[in-house]
Amino acid sequence: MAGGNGQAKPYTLWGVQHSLYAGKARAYLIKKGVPYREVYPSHPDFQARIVSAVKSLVIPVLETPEGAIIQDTTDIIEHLQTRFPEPRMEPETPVQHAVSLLLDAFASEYMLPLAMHYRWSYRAEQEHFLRAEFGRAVHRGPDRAARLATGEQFMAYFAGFLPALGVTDETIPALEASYLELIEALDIHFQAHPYLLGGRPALADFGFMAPFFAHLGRDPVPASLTKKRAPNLYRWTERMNTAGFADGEFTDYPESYVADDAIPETLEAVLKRIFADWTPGLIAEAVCFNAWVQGEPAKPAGHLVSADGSRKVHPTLGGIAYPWRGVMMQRWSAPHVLWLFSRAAEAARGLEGDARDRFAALLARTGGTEAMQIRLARPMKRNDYALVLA
Ligand SMILES: N[C@@H](CCC(=O)N[C@@H](CS)C(=O)NCC(=O)O)C(=O)O
Repeated sequence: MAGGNGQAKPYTLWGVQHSLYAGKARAYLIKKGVPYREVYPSHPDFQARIVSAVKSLVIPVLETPEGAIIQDTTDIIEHLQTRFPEPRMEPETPVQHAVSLLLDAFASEYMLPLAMHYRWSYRAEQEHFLRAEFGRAVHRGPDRAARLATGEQFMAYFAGFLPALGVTDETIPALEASYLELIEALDIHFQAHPYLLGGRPALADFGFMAPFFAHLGRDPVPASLTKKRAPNLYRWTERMNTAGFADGEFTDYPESYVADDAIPETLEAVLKRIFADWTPGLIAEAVCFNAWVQGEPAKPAGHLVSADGSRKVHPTLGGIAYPWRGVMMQRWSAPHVLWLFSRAAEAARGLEGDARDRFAALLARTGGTEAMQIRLARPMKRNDYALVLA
């Protein structure tokens, strides 16, 4: 659609810099080269038009030049992928595609407690920054004191998520140890490769931008840790927010995925860490979901995936508990992870011939066989801005 000046009307990304999921959508828009403008939810249109359309107070939301309103980063990316097929930003080769979807699910959902931990457990050390950020999300205008005060109520809401995410005094040492191991493996990878699967970003990279940009790469406490321990990972967050694929550091690296559908050795080391830490919780999620689906009353297609029937940005089916890295992890289930995981599992189950063998061998080497055997009793999908049974 053309605007009054003859220029194409841009997309609007309703988001903020300190939002986990906005970081994923924004990087996608930048790398695709899609003309867009970002608007903070402090703009009066957000309450007036966007919240009522989406039926929740949630960001990011993408508004298309034609007026369509899209929420959930997966739906946003799917829309942009279809609308702008080039440049392609997902491998067409089967094993890399399955791995990319898997990494997207891991980073977009599993990493949320870690990102929230480093933001809120260290709140006192970064209070002023967080107040400014949450304040600017909702308050327009130059009154500094008023804006800092406005951020407070939202901070209390988000900080209150920690126990539900399994972040407690008992689990924090194990969570932090797991984080350091993961970023060490990623740091080694990003010294050898500009993106997770080679010379161009994939869905995996956009999934990783969710936790690693706004929280772990930008909040003062975790950004400092990430920079000190994993500077190549930090540098990748900068690369992901820069237009184009080329990077001055990797001038001889082809702007394509690694040849022959191969998975880089350094990414195998990352996958080992991922499967080791993710599998227990993923199995517990699937057991909880399957029990809920198969329990009474029977649930028709379109039924909200939500224990109490309410519509939530992060729906839950109740509490889960499982041993994890020497502690008992107790948290609320988060079925959204299963929706994303099942996309990867479906791609993996569709592999044939040589690709199937190569993927099975990769799983055997990286400890992923058990996780990839998870089966859900019913598929899920997004409908009317919510997660429902298909
Ligand atoms: N699955 C959604 C999650 C979006 C999301 O959690 N957004 C956060 C900000 S980063 C939010 O608005 N949360 C509001 C809430 O949890 O009530 C997506 O991928 O877009």
